[in-house]
Amino acid sequence: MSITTLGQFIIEKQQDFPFAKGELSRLLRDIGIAAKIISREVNKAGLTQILGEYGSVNVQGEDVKKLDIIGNETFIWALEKGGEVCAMASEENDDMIPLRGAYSKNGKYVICIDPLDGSSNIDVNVSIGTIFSVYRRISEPGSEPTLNDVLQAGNKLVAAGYIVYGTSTMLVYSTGKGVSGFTLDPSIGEFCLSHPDIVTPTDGKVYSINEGNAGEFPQGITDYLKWVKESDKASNRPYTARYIGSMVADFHRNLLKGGVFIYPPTAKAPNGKLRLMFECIPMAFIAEQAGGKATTGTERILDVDPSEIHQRVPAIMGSKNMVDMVLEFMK
Ligand code: AHM
Ligand code: MG
Repeated sequence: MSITTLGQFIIEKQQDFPFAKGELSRLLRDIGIAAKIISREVNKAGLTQILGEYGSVNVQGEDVKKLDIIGNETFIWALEKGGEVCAMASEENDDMIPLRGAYSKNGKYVICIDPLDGSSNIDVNVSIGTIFSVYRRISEPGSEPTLNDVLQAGNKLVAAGYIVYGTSTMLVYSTGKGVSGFTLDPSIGEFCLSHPDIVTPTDGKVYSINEGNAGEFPQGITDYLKWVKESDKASNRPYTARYIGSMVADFHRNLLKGGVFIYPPTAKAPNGKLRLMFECIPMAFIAEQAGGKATTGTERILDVDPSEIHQRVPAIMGSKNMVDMVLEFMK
């Protein structure tokens, strides 16, 4: 048989880090377990009519929890059980959460997660995702974790990735040595290596932006959007617009096919909508590891020094030449 499961792959790759003691490998395994549980819950989401509406009490008298809460709790559970992580920051919680598993205090890592991104798509059976990033803690293992442990720039990342709950569930991650993609085979309950060494095309035809906000975009973005619609064979224009409204799904499509994802500043949201720690840094890491590019428009996303957990930044990421062209227009 020629399949490689996520677990097998992680163990094989541990040799890339000769001094590692296997903690990161175990942490990645725990993320894989959380991903499978969340995937199972996401697949049941369409049955809410039958199983009970979210936020309500179902026929068995149990509370039906919202999927994003389930995602958050599943990660806390998996990471507390694993013990490699001392603290977690989540889009779902205002403050950092120190983990309280038996071994958590000694955990060498911290994690930032958006447990269920694309919330507007949850109730309508459209692709959603989970985004995660892993840092080495700064405080001494054994001590109480501090905010500085999670507030680290993207250039300090140890690993990052996402899970997309689409036609299949896929887990894509990087530990800084390229990008690997795994597809969940529900019949054996395992993520199987399906996309080894993902390299994103340098160019593409797809642009992904919420053009409903066009009236509020900076001039450079407005000019770029006019340019993408012009006809020019040599530069493959007009481009194609694709926007699901789930960053993970939009990003994933562009990663594989080539494209640019843009969430610019708007008059209402001068820093854009997307969160630096939970959405922009991990996706920027994957983009760069796959040979693409990610910027706020003025700065490489991975070099932004975070000042607070829920900080927002504008984001332009994807195929390198396409991102460069957006930057050209923004000058
Ligand atoms: P969420 O964290 O509340 O789900 O919001 C993040 C999502 C992204 O997945 C997506 O790219 C973006 O919001 C879409 O926003 P908009 O509807 O403004 O285009
Ligand atoms: Mg989100």
